[in-house]
Amino acid sequence: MKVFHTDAHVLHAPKAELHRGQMVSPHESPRRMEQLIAGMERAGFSRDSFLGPSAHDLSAITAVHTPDYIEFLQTAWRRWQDAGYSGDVLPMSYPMNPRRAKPPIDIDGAAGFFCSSSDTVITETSWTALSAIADCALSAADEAAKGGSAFALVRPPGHHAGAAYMSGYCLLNTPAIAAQALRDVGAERVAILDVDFHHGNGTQDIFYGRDDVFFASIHGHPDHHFPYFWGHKDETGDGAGEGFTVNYPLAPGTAYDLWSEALESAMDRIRQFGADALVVSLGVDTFERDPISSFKLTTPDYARYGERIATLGLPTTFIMEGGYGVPEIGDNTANVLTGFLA
Ligand code: Q9C
Ligand code: ZN
Repeated sequence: MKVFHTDAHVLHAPKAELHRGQMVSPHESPRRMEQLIAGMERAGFSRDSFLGPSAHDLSAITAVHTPDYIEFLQTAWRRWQDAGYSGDVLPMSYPMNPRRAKPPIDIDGAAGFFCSSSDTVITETSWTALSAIADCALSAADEAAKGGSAFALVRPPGHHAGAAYMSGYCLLNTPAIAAQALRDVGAERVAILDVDFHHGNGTQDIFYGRDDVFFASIHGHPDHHFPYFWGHKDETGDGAGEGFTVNYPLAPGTAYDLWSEALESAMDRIRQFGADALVVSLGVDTFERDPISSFKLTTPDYARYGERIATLGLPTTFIMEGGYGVPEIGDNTANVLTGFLA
């Protein structure tokens, strides 16, 4: 399986994360990628075999995100400096009725207009990193368009970002960009399977009204976990998209027995949908020792479910999402791929 990766991820390195009332060192950091790569190497996916992405047009990104939001990502850090602020662009003020709100001129206000949670920041060089990771996701999707499967080993993650907002460490919705690219080169129906611990609210939001991209997410119940307001069972799509979203909110403490039942159900729905390509939002923060999550999956479980996903028999684009703090994130990620390839 081709693995697409870019060293440019280091250009998005938040200085700190506002977490539970404290500034802490970021859970989502370049160090994570070193842990991911080390685990991949232990499993025989050598770093030397990783491929750099090929450059894609910005239109592949604006097919999912609004031009205003992209311009915000590209210019926010400069505007923050020009306003005399320091540190990373850290949004704090949010419109409670975003549809009726207008973006203000002040960058502190504008940042809140394009964001939904203060765990996500923009640095001087974030855009360069983001553009390169979008290219990785698109390069992996190119492989799937040819009938193969590939993995975009990237950070920061993507599934919380919406068409016009960043959220939950995510700034560009890489799985949505990949899914839309697959549609645009001819896949009639694309399914997105989101196995990150957190609900993929951004991805859901982007495709909520559509019947050509199916979205399934298995996650910690929003009563207890970020993104808190989304991912309930009764969120099933809207208008033409009704019935094309399915959510499996699961209780804190869920282990593989119950988690895998949700996976089987999600896979049944993807089969019924008749997908001709699959995008997997591959977060491994379902791990028993993840510092910000509460599921109880173990390292061997990841290979088990990788093998199950392969039974769908679809060209598959895996995109790295969450998974934090412990060296096992690398082993768990590699295990999904190894199981898939078995
Ligand atoms: N105090 C992913 O795994 N934490 N994102 C916010 C609020 C957000 C995780 C906590 C965690 C987001 C892709
Ligand atoms: Zn997550």
